[in-house]
Amino acid sequence: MPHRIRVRGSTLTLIQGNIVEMHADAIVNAANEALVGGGGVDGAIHEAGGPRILEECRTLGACRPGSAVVTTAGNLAAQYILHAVGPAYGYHELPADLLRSAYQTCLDLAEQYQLASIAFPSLSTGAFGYPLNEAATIALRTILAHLTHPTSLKQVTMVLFDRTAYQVHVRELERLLSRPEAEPPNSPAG
Ligand code: AR6
Repeated sequence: MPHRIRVRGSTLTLIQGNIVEMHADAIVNAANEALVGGGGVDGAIHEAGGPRILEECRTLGACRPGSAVVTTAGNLAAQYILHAVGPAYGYHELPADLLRSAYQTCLDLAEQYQLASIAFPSLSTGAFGYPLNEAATIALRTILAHLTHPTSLKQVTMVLFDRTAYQVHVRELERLLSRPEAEPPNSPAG
């Protein structure tokens, strides 16, 4: 059962599932710096989306951690893939800043392209080893803070692959909403 909340004019949905099955204007890929494909979300997106996506990635070259680049979506039911590179935990310095920045870059690209819907996986929590609870806090805080400002996004979905990841995100979202005094780190002061 999806977990849904309204944030101003937008809906934030948490759902357990496979991101390649999502219908959204943009699907976010958990990519690597070299944009060469890999396992996990990256493998699933390239397998289901077809070779066009990797061909476009090759023309883009690389993407630094904490950022994201755009390609079309091949055979997937989306207009765009946003290839976001999260930090490799224990390898990159300031992993929390890089993870927040990876989500924020995708949200900023969504505004730039005037997208109405976007689907995120839980960046960095697979092969890149980011602890799930901490990653969930950063992802949800960044999305919630973004949705408190004017946005083209009507629907933001976080697609969690397994039951545990889904439950952690539901619990973390409820915790953040019950503590409105806890300002997200990227919200304006005052
Ligand atoms: N749909 C939704 N979530 C998924 C799916 C899927 N199909 N498959 C895995 N997950 P990961 P990372 C979850 O490893 O940690 C790749 O090789 C998974 O359970 O995909 O950012 C890239 O090429 C986990 O919670 O991404 C990079 O080299 C989360 O998605 C590197 O791994 C992210 O797991 C990126 O590592």
